[in-house]
Amino acid sequence: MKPDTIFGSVVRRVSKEMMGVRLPGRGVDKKKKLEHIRIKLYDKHFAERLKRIYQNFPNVDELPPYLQDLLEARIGKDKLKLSLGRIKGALRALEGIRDDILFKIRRARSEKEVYNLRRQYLARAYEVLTEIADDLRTVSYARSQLRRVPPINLKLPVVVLAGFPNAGKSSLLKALTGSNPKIAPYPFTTKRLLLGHFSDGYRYIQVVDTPGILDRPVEKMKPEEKEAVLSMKHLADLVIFIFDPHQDLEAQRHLLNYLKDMLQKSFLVVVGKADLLEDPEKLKKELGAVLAISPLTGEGIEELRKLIIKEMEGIKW
Ligand SMILES: Nc1nc2c(ncn2[C@@H]2O[C@H](COP(=O)(O)OP(=O)(O)O)[C@@H](O)[C@H]2O)c(=O)[nH]1
Ligand SMILES: [Mg+2]
Repeated sequence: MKPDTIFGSVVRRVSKEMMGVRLPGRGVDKKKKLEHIRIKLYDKHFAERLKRIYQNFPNVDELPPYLQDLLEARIGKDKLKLSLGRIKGALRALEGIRDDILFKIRRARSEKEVYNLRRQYLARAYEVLTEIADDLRTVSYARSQLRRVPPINLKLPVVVLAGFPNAGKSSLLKALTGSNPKIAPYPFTTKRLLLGHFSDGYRYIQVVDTPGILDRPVEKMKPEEKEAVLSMKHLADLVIFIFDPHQDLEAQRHLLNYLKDMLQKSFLVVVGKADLLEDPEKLKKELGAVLAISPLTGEGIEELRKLIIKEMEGIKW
């Protein structure tokens, strides 16, 4: 929210509320009482707006590591905390101004003096708000980043799919979890995640496809893409790497090793498109894969589900 917006809406709101205020008496004493009420109303509404901004913001250090990393990458946790602190500080500054002006109003001798004190209050309040303009922007940006977080339940297992483009990741997601993956924003990039889940009856496993993230030759990654890969450290409990038998195997091995290094997670390596292979077993051995599967025909998918569940037993249950 912009300072001008806060300021304008508070001023309008107070004008409206003051229209309903009727006081007996006349002259400077009545004016003093009226302006006393008005300043208190200004202060109340400024405080409400600012409190809403920082009190509604979650405690940065208590967020899940994944979200802390997101805030660190996008804004900087320290910068964010500083901004939250400054908004709080602005609230105290406004209280100080309120008390100073109310004190002066009590001692004022003319209606004009009282009127000028009101203007003084508004000018100083406006200044306080403009001083935290950047902080308001920072906090509202942070909030918008947190809102973009995909609906992944971090308490339940998360399996992430990796492998070259066209290896069959999206097909595998569908084969494992059914036909309609949910599309969610990937908070570290402009890219999107595909989410699905399956269950063995009583345990629930989330499967995530990350188009454009875990499918790239390392050398071609931009820094923010590396960051996106790293963010998988907090998200993934298990990575399934799927080899495409018809693409450069050496380059795929290279990507696999890179991801293993980077993520330090359990991996299940599979060979995909088994329906197109004469001797899937041979390639499976050659690549050190645990299964040869075909997301298209369904071959090996049930076995893969079982392996995933077995892997999870050591990790999350
Ligand atoms: N024959 C065959 N084709 C497959 C298999 N899995 C995926 N494909 C095809 O490979 C292409 C790329 O698959 P996709 O799932 O989009 O790969 P992604 O880029 O890794 O998500 C599509 O044309 C799929 O139909 C498979 O098991 N067998
Ligand atoms: Mg895909």
